[in-house]
Amino acid sequence: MIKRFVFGKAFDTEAVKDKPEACKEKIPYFENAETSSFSLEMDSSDIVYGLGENVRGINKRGFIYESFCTDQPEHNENKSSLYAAHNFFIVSGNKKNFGAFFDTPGKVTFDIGASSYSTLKVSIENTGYEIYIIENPTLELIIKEFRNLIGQSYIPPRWAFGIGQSRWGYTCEEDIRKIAENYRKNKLPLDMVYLDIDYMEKFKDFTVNKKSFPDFKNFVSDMKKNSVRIVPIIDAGIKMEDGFELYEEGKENNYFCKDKDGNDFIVGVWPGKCCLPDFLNPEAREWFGMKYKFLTDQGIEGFWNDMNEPALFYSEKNLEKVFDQVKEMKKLNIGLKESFALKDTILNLANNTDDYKSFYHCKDGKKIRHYDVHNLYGYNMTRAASEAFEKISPEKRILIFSRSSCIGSHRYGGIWMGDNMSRWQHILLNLKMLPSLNMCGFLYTGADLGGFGENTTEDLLLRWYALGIFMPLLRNHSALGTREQEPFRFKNSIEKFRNILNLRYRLLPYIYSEFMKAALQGTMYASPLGFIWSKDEDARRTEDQIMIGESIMIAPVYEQNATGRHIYLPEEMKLVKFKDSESYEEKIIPAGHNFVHIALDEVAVFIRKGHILPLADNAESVEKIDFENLTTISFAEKGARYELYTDDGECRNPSLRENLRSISV
Ligand code: MIG
Repeated sequence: MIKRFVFGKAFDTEAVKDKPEACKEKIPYFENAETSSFSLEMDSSDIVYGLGENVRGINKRGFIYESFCTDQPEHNENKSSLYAAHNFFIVSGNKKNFGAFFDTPGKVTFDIGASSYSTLKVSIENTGYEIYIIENPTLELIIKEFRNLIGQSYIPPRWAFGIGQSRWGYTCEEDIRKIAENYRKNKLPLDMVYLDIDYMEKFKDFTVNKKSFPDFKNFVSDMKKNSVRIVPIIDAGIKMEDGFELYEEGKENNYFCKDKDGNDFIVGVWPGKCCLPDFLNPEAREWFGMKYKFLTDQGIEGFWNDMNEPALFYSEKNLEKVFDQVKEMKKLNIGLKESFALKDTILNLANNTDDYKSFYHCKDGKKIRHYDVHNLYGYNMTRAASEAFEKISPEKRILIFSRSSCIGSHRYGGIWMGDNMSRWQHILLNLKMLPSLNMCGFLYTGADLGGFGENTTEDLLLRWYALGIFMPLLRNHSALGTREQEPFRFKNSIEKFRNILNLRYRLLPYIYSEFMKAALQGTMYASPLGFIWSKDEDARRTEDQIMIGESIMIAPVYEQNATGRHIYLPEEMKLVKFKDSESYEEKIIPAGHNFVHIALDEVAVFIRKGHILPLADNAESVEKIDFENLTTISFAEKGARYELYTDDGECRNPSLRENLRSISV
């Protein structure tokens, strides 16, 4: 059951389209002693699930999280906010079992037992907001009801479940052709190569650098003949440049965010001075969205949206202040205090709160301060693209995913987990993020495999893939200047990489089926064990194993040089170790605590009793997968049935019922 509580006059985030009648009674569970602050006492059995894209555990207890979308390249344990605002959590314990969604576009702080271990306190900065409380006997039903409330999750085309290769630093056609060639030559499957900012002309959106891509359309079509899609990046900031059509149009029509005096607000991002499209204005949204047509007309079928928190390197206004301050400092004898002050001034230039407070959106003729609706920016950039795609491509789904997001944007696109680093602990971080994101409606998601920042190693990449092949969005991506980390760079291990990447395509009928069922039914694609074994205390407290769909549990190795790991089984399961495409090892493992050996070149999955894992043959791309002739591995002495989902992989309104096919053993 869902109850909606309205406080003050809220800015409509449009996270919920069909709002239930507001409740007049007092909000349950929470004490609302101070204005815009809600607290509740947790008992020791309570687990707090949710909050989507954040650091730390599946159980969010013991830290203060903040919803304020931030360009945060350090995904460390001390970071309260990443790129998203996912204000939904579930409190689940012996005495309570409910979900809470705080629907507000501004900053929210979730103190989940940090200040006091037993107190959960939510503080909302805006004075108008809405809260939804969802009560149901099971976690699965809470999720279903919440997801039904916020609407169906985005579904990408099926080819987007293939493997993607990306790197900030591929600059020209030749670079990309070589990447694809190397994949094919080494018999590594591949479906996408990404273009980062380097493909544009001076980092200008909706341009292609003619020198490095002399015949872009032809290049895109050539690549597609080889079953490789090109997926370009689009940034939020638009370069201020006289004569640049996009800029001129935006300026002319008042499509940019304004300062307090009504002038276009100027910020620094990649291209230097930029203006920010006002994505809250429906006309500006439509205008920006239709610009993607420049690329779809050249055969592009997928995009990623970046820097849309929005990330600001500086504002023109603040930069001036810094120059003045520096000039003043020239007169001083700079000691400890002054040198720290100088450093702080420069560091505070980027993503500065004052800047977010000094520009405005315009909606229905009203001026809205950006800071108060900050978390809607990336959301509405994704929406701009997605709504335009329905017009540009009414029949076929287009791939779109974003860096910044907010509940609501899960209907319009996927997200990637942002700038992680080549660190072992980030495998685990990304594993934990996956189910938390699913709870909030984000299903098409994945991490930069191998790590974005810093230098990867062969073993780290292999172990990361062993998790990544289960993520809907599977992409190897790295930053400019870091070690090259395409699998074929590791000459001595190509076969190991080939086996693991092939396994993704063999699993794809299962992964696609489970994804589609989750999207169309509002359920979890990746679940914490506690969602299924909610009475089993060890299962509830397991933070490093998850269920992928109904049939399998995964438990990736995330420690360097480990030969295996501890695994908890809530019930007897069948361990299947995949090494190469011809053979696998299987073994029944008893319920309880076990140590399982998993070598660097193996992927282990655990099949649940009474379940089936369907498998396809190897294929070099998604298009070449034979979805008709599947083999199965099952753990079903008494027989079992699996509902396989197949469709044409591109239709816009897929129907669950019409596309299910039973497999029995
Ligand atoms: O400030 O476009 O998260 O994936 O490679 C960095 C360059 C801007 C951040 C994205 C990353 C991308 C990078 N971008």
